[in-house]
Amino acid sequence: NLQGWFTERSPEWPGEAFSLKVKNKLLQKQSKFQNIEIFESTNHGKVLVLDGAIQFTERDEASYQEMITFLPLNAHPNPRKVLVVGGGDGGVVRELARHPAVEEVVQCEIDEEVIEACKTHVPSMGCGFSNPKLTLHTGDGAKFLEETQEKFDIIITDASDPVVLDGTDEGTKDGPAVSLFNNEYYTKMKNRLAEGGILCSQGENMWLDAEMVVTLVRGCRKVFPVVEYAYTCTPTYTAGQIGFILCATNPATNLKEPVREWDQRTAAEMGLKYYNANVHRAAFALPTFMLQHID
Ligand code: AAT
Repeated sequence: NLQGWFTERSPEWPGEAFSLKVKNKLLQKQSKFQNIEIFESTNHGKVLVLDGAIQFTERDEASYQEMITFLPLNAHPNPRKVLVVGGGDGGVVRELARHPAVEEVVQCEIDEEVIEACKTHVPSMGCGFSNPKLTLHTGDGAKFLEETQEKFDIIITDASDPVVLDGTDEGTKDGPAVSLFNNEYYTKMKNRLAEGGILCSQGENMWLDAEMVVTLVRGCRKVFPVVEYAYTCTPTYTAGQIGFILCATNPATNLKEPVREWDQRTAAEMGLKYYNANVHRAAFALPTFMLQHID
């Protein structure tokens, strides 16, 4: 009996479902772009759900937020200026405030109602928006990249998944994030990267959609000289893990080897829970079936 539980189900992951026990519903509304839901769970803290898909739980969000942020930043010798696309919960901009090299952060999130909801209901994430280095825009990230004249050392795309509309594998993709999962978007990012620039994008899940991952990686290889796929373990994301696509403009960049390391005391002082140099290196070690797909 799953009454009193939230269940994540989607044609994108047929034949499986994931449930969390609800303690208290905090918000449910339809924005211009998507359905927004926040609840407090019994064991995983607060949870944000967009169009039925879990975006974070407070219990394990560090495994995603720290990795999508520190993998690209620590592969770059001097990541001063950073663009975040998406990330409306505030988690990535919160992480960026911890990094000593970052001087300026620009963010473009499509849905201001996600930002407001997280600021109001989840201060542990929404606190990110009080980062004094942040300039916040609302709008489609792909469009922002076409229009801005600025260049960035790092571009992080913390996007939700494109939503599959019908029950078939070939189902049409839709939802606000569709503009962020294609080769044109990667070319737009390349045009806005400064010399030596690096990007890192939410890269879907190798168990659920290896084909999509491989298609994106192959597309990136046409645009960038260095492309890698990494992943992290986030128990409350579908299938328990999530990937990242990292690309570098400089052929000499080794994304797999951090250019700076923090000892345990420094990491604790910085408030890090998940990321460290060995986790950075390990994130790029891919299982055999993925290597066979990707190479
Ligand atoms: N920090 C982890 C949470 C997310 S949220 C992803 C954000 O991307 C949402 O706030 C959504 O509104 C925003 N977004 C979607 N499309 C666009 C767009 N075109 N331009 C700008 N922002 C956009 C990521 C969770 C990953 C889930 C994995 N299953």
